[in-house]
Parts: sequence; structure tokens; C-alpha cells
Amino acid sequence: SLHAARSIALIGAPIEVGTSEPGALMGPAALRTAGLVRALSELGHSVTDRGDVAPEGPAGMRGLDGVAAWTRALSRVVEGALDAGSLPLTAGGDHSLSLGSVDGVLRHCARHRRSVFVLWLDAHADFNTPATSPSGNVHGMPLAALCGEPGFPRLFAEPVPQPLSPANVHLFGLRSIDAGERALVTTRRVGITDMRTIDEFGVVAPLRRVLDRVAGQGAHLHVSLDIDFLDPSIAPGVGTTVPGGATFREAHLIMEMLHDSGLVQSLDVVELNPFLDERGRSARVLVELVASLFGRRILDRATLPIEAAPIE
Ligand code: EXY
Ligand code: MN
Ligand code: MN
Ligand code: MN
Repeated sequence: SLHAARSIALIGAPIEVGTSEPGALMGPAALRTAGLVRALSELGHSVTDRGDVAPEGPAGMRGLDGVAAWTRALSRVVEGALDAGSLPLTAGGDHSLSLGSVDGVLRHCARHRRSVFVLWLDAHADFNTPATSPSGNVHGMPLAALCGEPGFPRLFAEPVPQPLSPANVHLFGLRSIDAGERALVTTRRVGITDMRTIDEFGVVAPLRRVLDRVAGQGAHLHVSLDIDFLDPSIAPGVGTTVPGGATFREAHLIMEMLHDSGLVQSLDVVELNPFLDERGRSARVLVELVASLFGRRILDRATLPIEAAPIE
């Protein structure tokens, strides 16, 4: 769990072929420039920056074949990090990188007979197939592919030993979905906490329910944090902004609850586009949030004087 000092493998994934807006390939560099390694090291974790992964195949190729070259390479590196007992932190780059990171997690967990749960913090469902996608951009499709929907030939090196179960996927922060993927997530019974639910109940109760389920299953929790989950007013540096996102405090609270759960075993931080950012503001917000996920606290609640202790 993240409570103890962890060995963290920072894996750069400068991929942008999954989207039509150039710039996400500069995401890993911007996160490093914003001090991601130092922030985690200062919390006592030992961070190894593994550099940027190179795609297996001609770089720059677009579409599914282009993404497949990244997927194979990323899957290998993430699986290797988990095998070595490290926590893989894959920094993007567009959301199609999760095809590789989650594939690596699935392969590792299959060998350890452990189920995998994916918490998808995102304004979007990312559950399109090539047939349902309005844009053809692969970054809007990773969950459909990972859950075994048809239409993704040659994407994974060889069939993944245990596909991701849609019942073990939870979309959190959803506020933009296309007709085709809405039909899919409904029939596949994907877990959803959309922004309407968050407006009505806040983030705590819905997230608490998800974490209790993960803990009950003893599952490996993979968190995929898409920066467009945040409100564009705090994170403008992304190509697919949708108004009405999570506030800075809601996002921090989610990260702190994830830390306190001790359940997170792998992480993606995706879709940062420094070309659309304002003086690195979005990169810095992401580093802040990741630091909260890995244990940064203003006050250690356990040592608070009684009168300031949290109300039970
Ligand atoms: N649903 C739209 C599409 O499939 O094209 C927009 C997807 C945006 C995907 C970003 C990564 O979250
Ligand atoms: Mn802790
Ligand atoms: Mn996404
Ligand atoms: Mn998104």
C-alpha cells in the first residue's frame, strides 16, 4: 500500500497518436519539469525515472496500428515494474496509453491470480469502438478495447489471459458521453459516478462504496487519472475540456481517500497538453494531486490534538 514508502517507477509515455490535437507528447516532460520526481521523493518514496518508452514499430503511425506499437512496449514495461515490486506511474501522453498500462497490469495480475479493478477519473467514458466513435480518435476507446469489445484487431501482443471485466470498471466524473458508448456501458453494466451524482452526494459516499468493493475483492486497484476530469478553470492544458468538472478540493479529497485506502497499485496520469496549458499551471496541479495520492498531507490527522480531531 502507499502508506509505507514505495518504490515508484515513473514511465514516460509521450504518445499523442490517439488524439487529433498535437501536444500531449510533451506531457511527460512537463510533469518532470513541474517537479513530479522531487514531490514523490520528498514524501519518502524511492522514485526511479525509467525515461520515455519507445513504441515497438514505426513511430508517428496513426490509428490502431500506431497505438498498437505503443501498447506492446508499455505493457512490457508496466508488467516488468510490477514484477519487480514497484508501483508503475505511467505519465502521458494521451489516454490510449492505458491500453498498454492496463494490459501490463492484467498480465501481471493473471499470474498472481488477482482480480483487477480500474477507477477511471475522466469527463469521458472512453468506451467507444471504431464503429461507434464520432472522431476515430483511439483515446476515446481504451476501455472498450480492454473490456474485450470487438473491433480492435492486432491491438494487444497476444490475447490477454484475463480480460478486464466491465463490472470492475468504475467511471468517476463522467459528464460527456456519445450515444454508442452510452449504450455499451449500460448493457455491460460498467460502474458510473457521473457529475450529477457528485453534485447530489459529493465525492465521499460514491468513492467510499467503490473502495469498499475493491477492498472486499482484494483486487489490484489501477487508477487512470485523465486531467480533463478536473474543471477546465483549474486545468486548461488539455485538448478535450468539458465544463463542470471536479474542483481542486474535490480532486484533492479523492486523492487523499485513495491514499488512505492503501489500495492503489498502479497509476496513469494522462492527457496533459502543455501546448494548451498556461505557464505550466495544469502540470503543477497534476503534480500536487499525485503528491496527495502518495501521502502528502497538511496535517497528519493521527497527531491532531483531540479538539481538532475529525468528527466521527
Ligand atoms: N467521446 C469522444 C470521442 O470518442 O471522440 C471524446 C473522447 C475524449 C477522450 C479523452 C481521453 O478522454
Ligand atoms: Mn500514509
Ligand atoms: Mn480519457
Ligand atoms: Mn477525458
